[in-house]
Amino acid sequence: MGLALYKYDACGYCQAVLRAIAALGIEDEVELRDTLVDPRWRKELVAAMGRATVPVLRIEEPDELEETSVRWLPESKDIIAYLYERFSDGKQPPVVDATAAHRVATMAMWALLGAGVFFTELQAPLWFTACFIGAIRSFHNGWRTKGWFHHAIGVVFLLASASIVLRAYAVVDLPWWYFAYGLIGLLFVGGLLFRLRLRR
Ligand SMILES: N[C@@H](CCC(=O)N[C@@H](CS)C(=O)NCC(=O)O)C(=O)O
Repeated sequence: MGLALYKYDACGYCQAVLRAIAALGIEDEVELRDTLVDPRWRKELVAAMGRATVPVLRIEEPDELEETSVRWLPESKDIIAYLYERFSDGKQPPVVDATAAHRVATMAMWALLGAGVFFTELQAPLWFTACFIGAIRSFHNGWRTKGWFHHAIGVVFLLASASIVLRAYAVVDLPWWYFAYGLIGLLFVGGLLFRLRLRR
């Protein structure tokens, strides 16, 4: 009886399910169907669910009459719970909420950036810390979702934090706001490309 996971790589929720599959060692049990790589999977998913949201697990199982029936299971948390239930004797999946950590990091970043506007004498260390947190957050996101786009934002944040230090120690006066323009441009182009891919 087959299992198939409808997913795409840049989706963090899909990565959470893939991590559970790896942790359970059931890679051979679940066929991966990337909806961005093969439009056939996307069409099949929309036909079944009415929308293209991933991850969704397609479950083939015998019904009461021993005939094969198909069930579609959305929601990453429910998929992970199902896989643990079925392949790990009901043992519960570990609770790792990276999304909560990211929310805290984003709030800390904005708080530090804001504080730097008011406490001008501490601006350099405050903004450096904010950009550094931004870099770590983006690199972690890139690692989680295998997305080049997050890595690119991470590099911009890293360059911004370097420019703040170099400027503070009067090594070179790099106009740091160019990095901000770069970041906004990257966000815009990346967001546009991603939406176009989703619509294909
Ligand atoms: N609560 C859902 C969220 C799923 C979700 O937001 N998926 C995004 C990608 S990470 C998606 O498919 N968005 C495009 C769409 O809905 O068409 C889950 O945990 O599985």
